[in-house]
Amino acid sequence: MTENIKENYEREGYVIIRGLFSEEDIHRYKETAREVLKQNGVGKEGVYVGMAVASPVFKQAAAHPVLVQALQQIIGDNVVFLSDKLVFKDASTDFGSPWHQDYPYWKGSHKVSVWIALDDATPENGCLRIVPGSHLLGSASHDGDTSDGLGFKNRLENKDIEGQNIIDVVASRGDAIIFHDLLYHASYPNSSGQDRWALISTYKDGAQDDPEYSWAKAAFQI
Ligand SMILES: O=C(O)CCC(=O)C(=O)O
Repeated sequence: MTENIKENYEREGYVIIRGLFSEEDIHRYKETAREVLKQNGVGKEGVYVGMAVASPVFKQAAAHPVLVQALQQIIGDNVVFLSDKLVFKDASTDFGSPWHQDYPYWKGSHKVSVWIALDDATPENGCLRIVPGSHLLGSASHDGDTSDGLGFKNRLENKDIEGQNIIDVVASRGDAIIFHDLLYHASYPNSSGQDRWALISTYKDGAQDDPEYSWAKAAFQI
């Protein structure tokens, strides 16, 4: 797997590292995340940006040696962690994330994100959905309908998704999905009543110039 990471990533726009984090790690991340949400009075928004700002536990997670090795293959030796966010879906926060690419949210150089399952994720509780290879289609128009008020202001349009080869990324807690910021992705609503939490961390090549990102408060070079 390790030798093929770069090749697979370039062809498909994503790679999966199964079992990257242990049960113990995941337990610690969920406990710490619960405290962070409580301390910051976070309710039903479903997304909290800045876990590594809030706790060193997440800074350490961002620098997991096996993950860093994979990122170095994709990005090169100059890997910079920019930011992370918790995407927490449960019985009260059950919406699916709409189809989008991440690139229009930050522009500048292309970034690499890592979606880490903090719960087992299935179609019933809101696993990720992706279109393999869609990162090769470039940046789409992002004029999708936002009238549901669920945020995600840069959405793909239905026409971008119709006829595409969509796959569901079923994951066990501890699995990590590394993906390109042009990859078309979304998630199912969580109709299970159970938690479906994920941590998404974003990285860049430190050799690339970029604007000052106000959200990258805990950025560090790995
Ligand atoms: O975990 C999910 O629901 C997807 C979230 C997502 O794609 C994002 O926040 O950019």
